[in-house]
Amino acid sequence: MSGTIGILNGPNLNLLGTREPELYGHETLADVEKLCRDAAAAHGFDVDFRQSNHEGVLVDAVHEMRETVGGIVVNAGAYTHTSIALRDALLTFPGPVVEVHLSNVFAREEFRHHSYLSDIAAAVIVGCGPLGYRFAIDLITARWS
Ligand code: CA2
Repeated sequence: MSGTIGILNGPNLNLLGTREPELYGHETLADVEKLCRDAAAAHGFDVDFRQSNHEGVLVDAVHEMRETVGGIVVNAGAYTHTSIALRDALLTFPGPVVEVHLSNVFAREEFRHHSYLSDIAAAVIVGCGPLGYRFAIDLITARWS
């Protein structure tokens, strides 16, 4: 497997740590990126860490990652619940995709219970906060490298 893991973050996750700490905690997206870099480095991997508020940019990132990374960790934010385009893009990715959510989406509004990504993901991790990203990286490196 490629020595790089792609980490994709969807809309509003750039605001992490600045609002709604009761839901998303106090850590910023920069903190999450560092956690991911450290977790991947512990297994000898690099990360390609991205965030976008735009659906098409995330689709383009998946296309690019088809050539450059061995696995993808995706927190698509609200696009999780709406985006067939992102689902279709991830279906073209040949490696494992692990879906992560900081919050326990199943303990929240009904519209967050459906994901367009869960049934095409190798694993889904919810409600673990930023640690979920580490668990996803550990899983990808343990099971597929
Ligand atoms: O729990 C998650 O990780 C979510 O993907 C977060 C999304 C939400 O739409 C999903 O249902 C579950 C929202 C991300 C918004 O992030 C913010 C962070 C801080 C302040 C405001 C928004």
